[in-house]
Amino acid sequence: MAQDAITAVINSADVQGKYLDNAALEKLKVYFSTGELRVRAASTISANAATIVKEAVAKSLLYSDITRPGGNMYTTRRYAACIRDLDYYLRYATYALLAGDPSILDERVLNGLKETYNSLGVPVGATVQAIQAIKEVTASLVGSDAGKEVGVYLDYISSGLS
Ligand SMILES: CCC1=C(C)/C(=C/C2=NC(=C\c3[nH]c(/C=C4\NC(=O)[C@H](C)[C@H]4CC)c(C)c3CCC(=O)O)/C(CCC(=O)O)=C2C)NC1=O
Repeated sequence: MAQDAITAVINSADVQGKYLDNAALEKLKVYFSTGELRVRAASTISANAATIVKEAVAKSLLYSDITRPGGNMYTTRRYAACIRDLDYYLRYATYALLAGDPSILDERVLNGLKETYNSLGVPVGATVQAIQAIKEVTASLVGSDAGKEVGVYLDYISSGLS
């Protein structure tokens, strides 16, 4: 089950049959104190998601061999599949940002993804480059603090794919 920062510390305390210790309470304090930042960033991202993906693709993939005949993004169908995938990564990274926990990424995004990409010949290196470009474009929109936070989850997806 995907969890969030709160259920993560509660579950781990419950396993030990204990109240939350200071380290766990400290984690919650940080989570609550950054709550508004996370919600504001999520709102900006959702209002600009299509633009973020478009700019990231322009920065990382356009006019490369990938979009030319023989490349994995060549043909409208495959181009659209790629854009859709990037939109998934941004949307799920935004969920994880709100949750303060990456488990939703393991459960709903990364599970079986590498195998699917390998079997379809989708290039992982280029995908990671595009995700890194999403990270930069997003940070320039939401500011560096929130950008760093959402970057954690975009990096998590990148590592999970690599
Ligand atoms: C929410 C969770 C979720 C994810 C992550 C997901 C990914 C995903 N991407 C796919 C395909 C694909 N993914 C890409 C992506 C790319 N090709 C490139 O060269 C670029 C580097 C890159 C974009 C950055 C392409 C082109 C295909 C189609 C490949 C094909 O059918 O030949 C497929 C195969 C089925 C399909 O075409 O829809 C899946 C399952 N599906 C999901 O439900």
